Amino acid sequence: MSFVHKTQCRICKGEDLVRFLSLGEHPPVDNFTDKAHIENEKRYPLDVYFCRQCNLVQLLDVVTQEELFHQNYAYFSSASAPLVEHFKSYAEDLKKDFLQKNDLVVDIGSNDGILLQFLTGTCRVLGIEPSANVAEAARKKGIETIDGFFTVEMAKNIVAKYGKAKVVTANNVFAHIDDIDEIVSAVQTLLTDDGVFVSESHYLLDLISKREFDTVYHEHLCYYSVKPLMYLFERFGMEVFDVRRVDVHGGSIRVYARKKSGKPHNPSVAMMLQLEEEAGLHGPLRFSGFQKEVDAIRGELVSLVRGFSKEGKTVTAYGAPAKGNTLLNFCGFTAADLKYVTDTTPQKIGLLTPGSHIPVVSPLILTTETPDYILLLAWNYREFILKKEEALRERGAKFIIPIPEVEIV
Ligand code: DWN
Repeated sequence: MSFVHKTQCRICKGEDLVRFLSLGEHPPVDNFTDKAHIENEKRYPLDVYFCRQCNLVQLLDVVTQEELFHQNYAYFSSASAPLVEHFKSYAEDLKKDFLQKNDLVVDIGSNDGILLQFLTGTCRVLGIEPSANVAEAARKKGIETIDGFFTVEMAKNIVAKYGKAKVVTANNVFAHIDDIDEIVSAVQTLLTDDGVFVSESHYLLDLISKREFDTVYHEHLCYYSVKPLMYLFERFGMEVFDVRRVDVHGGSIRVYARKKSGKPHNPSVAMMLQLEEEAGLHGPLRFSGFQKEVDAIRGELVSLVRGFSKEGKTVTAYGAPAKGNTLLNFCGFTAADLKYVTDTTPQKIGLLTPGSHIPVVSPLILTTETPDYILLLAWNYREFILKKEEALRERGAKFIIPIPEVEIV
């Protein structure tokens, strides 16, 4: 178990990097644990940097991908119903925009086949997933899935066996990879000449404007905006030709890239660049006050949660997302503060949250128990969850929403 501290920007290799956020030392957020393994839990620095040359926001402390995306990875995308809906409509977009019958679609980091399952009827699909347990879940849905991390070598083998891909997707993956050059080269190897690479990642503008500091964790090495991505693809003779904002994971961007074609770009590219310029994302100043904003959220949450506990109220948490573990550890919460956290992911139930060691239990407990306050860690599904838990709220439970500002509903 280890990490390496880099000194160069991941995209432009520049060394003019400004640290603007420090969250302390954290364990990998998807490494749910149990009593037998707590003592050998590792923590690593969680600091965020801005590159003055290409403006990429990124982590420089890199935990090995084998430690993060291991054989018992706890994140199954399909555990969140709203996310299944999102990928269903994403698949419709791909079919409408690019795909013909029998085209090959390859999804890098395909998780449990949440996107590909909606394309099997139209196209040939192939998943690539390094976590064996998650890949198995995809195969159970009939999605052919290759174990392992995507490389140029793997791309060549895929081309030899299946031919070239019309569409390659990378959803909440393209921001997770340290050697991005390897991935872009591998995508180029895999794509047909008129093929399209579509990546969807959490969007820096949403992170900063809505103070979504908890989306910072070691799996997320990059926090993309359009400008550095254009710089990256340009280096490989590719072009960003369309960008769409999508309402998942607190706000994301879906970026479309292709081999240079001479064809016009969608006006969305220039519009998003302008938006970022106006929001100050292309300079260090906008980031200079972020630590203070994040520290203030922590202060509010800690005094709220511990104040309720002092009054003898029961406080629990809802959803055990990866980001929830950044928030819990940054606030220093433990089971003394939050009695348990409920989660719909079977593989998380019965384990303890990494670092804070709070028991993860089935949501069924909420049919018999009514906590006084419930910290909504899965705040990105706020509307869906508040609606789903109407009966619980009528019984008197109040939800504490931490992001974008602390509120009780
Ligand atoms: O990059 C990544 C992001 C994009 O997705 C991955 N590394 C891991 C994952 O991050 P996350 O765990 O923050 O994702 P979610 O989808 O926000 O996680 C939601 C969690 O909440 C899941 O564990 C499921 C759970 N949940 C629940 O208990 N009740 C979700 C819903 C909708 C619910 O009603």
